[in-house]
Amino acid sequence: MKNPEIADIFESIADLLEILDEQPFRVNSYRRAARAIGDLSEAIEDVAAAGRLQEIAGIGKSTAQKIQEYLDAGKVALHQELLSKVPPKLPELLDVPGLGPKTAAKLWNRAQITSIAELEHAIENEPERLTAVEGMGARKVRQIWESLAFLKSTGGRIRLGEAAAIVEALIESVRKSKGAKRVVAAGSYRRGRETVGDIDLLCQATKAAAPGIIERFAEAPDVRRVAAKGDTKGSVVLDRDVQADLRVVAAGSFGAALAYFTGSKEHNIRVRELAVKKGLKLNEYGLFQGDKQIAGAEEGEIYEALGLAYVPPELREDRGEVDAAVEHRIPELLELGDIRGDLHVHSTASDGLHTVAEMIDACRARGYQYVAFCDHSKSQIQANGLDEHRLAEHAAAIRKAAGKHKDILVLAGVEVDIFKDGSLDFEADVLAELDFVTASAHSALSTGRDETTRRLVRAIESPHVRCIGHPSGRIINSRPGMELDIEPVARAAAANDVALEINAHWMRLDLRDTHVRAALDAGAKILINTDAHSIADLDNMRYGVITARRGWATADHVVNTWSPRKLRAWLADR
Ligand code: DGT
Ligand code: CA
Ligand code: CA
Ligand code: ZN
Repeated sequence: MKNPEIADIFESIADLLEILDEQPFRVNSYRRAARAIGDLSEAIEDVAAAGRLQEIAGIGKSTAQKIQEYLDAGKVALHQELLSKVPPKLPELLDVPGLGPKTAAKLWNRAQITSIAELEHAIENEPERLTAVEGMGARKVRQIWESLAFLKSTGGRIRLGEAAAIVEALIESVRKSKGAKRVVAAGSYRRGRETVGDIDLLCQATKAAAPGIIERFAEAPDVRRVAAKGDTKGSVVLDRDVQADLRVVAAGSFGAALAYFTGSKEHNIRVRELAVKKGLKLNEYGLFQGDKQIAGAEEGEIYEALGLAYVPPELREDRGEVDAAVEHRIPELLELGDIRGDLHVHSTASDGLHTVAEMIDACRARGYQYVAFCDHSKSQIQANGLDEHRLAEHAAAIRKAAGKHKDILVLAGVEVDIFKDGSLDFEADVLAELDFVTASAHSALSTGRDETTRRLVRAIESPHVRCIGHPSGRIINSRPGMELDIEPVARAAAANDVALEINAHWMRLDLRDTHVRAALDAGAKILINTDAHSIADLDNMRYGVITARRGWATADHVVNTWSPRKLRAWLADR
């Protein structure tokens, strides 16, 4: 599937056009195309082969031609031409979180900075070269410096949704090998961590079949090089330097190996200590009493033999789950199937790719019983936010569309911006007209802890707000967002009966797992929403659910597991 690489090229074309100060509409058309391709669930090469490129919302004649050009020639002439117009290392400046094309252009044109190394050197040794540039105060320079540090700290870990695409393709390819029985992912991926260092796969097969399976793994599509290859173990390096390990394990040890390689290491150590206390030995081959194996084919039988409740992978972080398992008080965690709707989706009214009608159909197709449209408010100019007049028209259009469906409750909502001081982008009387109000911060995200708390608490206490969207505003591996003091925010949410969102997009996962747990401890409710800007985005729900599970959430904690009747009663009760 060439979707990610083509999306990257279009994103890069948009960046380069912007650096070269080209027309905004050209820039935007490439950004739109990049997003459309990134969101596509089919392989773009298949869509091209079927001659359907221009049927994709966001792809026009010229972008369709460039997609074809890439599929034919492996590059796009416009992209090459634009690259030749800027210094070779200039684009890497855009990897610095918060440093966009406009700033990159300024750094280049006004301060002759053309690479990250030059930028670092200048900040350390001659900051006045930067502060002399118009619009580059000491504050901005300090922010860039902090971002550079943040960039180094991501340490090459990829985000859960990026790992998922790789894991699924690898599993599918290993499954086709002769003699492969169960093929599953272990490691941090299985635990649902927000970022993944390397990918750990396990395959159940006989010893005789193992070498052939490893051989085939080494030749999987997208493998760039083979780092190691043995009879039962292989390591490969994929694009973006992601490493994946495959281990082939016999049936009798599969559960023990799965438990061992799922980790976390800290969880494993705690469980092994319990085994030792019982006079048993636990390793990746099984649970042993002397030389006799007493469990190991299935993960569950190991926990059982140790007298423990089963611990779902998402809880295996040594955050109290082993004690809870000893006392048989592991909660019954929320599952994806419990989710009955999505209360934060966008439409073409602001910056979504699909219309209200298309999004409703997509939600119905997913079996949802309700959906809330929360398009952006007016201060989000770059996201085509709605002013009071357009909002009223939009709400009327949503209600008209809602009238056509008896089997799905369609809510007219808004995602109203929270300003720096905690006030909102719309007056209370405007919000009062809507069925549902989510409030989110999108700008001024580098406020300190106390200011952030005051800001969010004020938004929580405003009339009509029922949810705080992506509470910290972080973008994983890209921008840290607001420093969140979760306890006071969660207490205010609980007191005002406002839900805190887990934004299910794998770039956000905000609230994060530890914040979810703190929020639940404070008695706050959770909403898991995708913030979908396209139909494909709706499928990110699973990452939100996994994050909720990592926060020990049960279905009762999560508003969008409720029946439409209960949801309606909750909405009416403010
Ligand atoms: P990652 O890859 O950094 O996102 O995190 P993990 O948890 O996937 O860690 P990784 O890939 O180094 O190892 C996979 C699992 O193997 C890990 O979660 C637990 C297990 N493991 C690795 N090394 C050790 C060890 O020294 N002792 C124990 N008990 N388990 C280990
Ligand atoms: Ca790993
Ligand atoms: Ca590993
Ligand atoms: Zn949104």
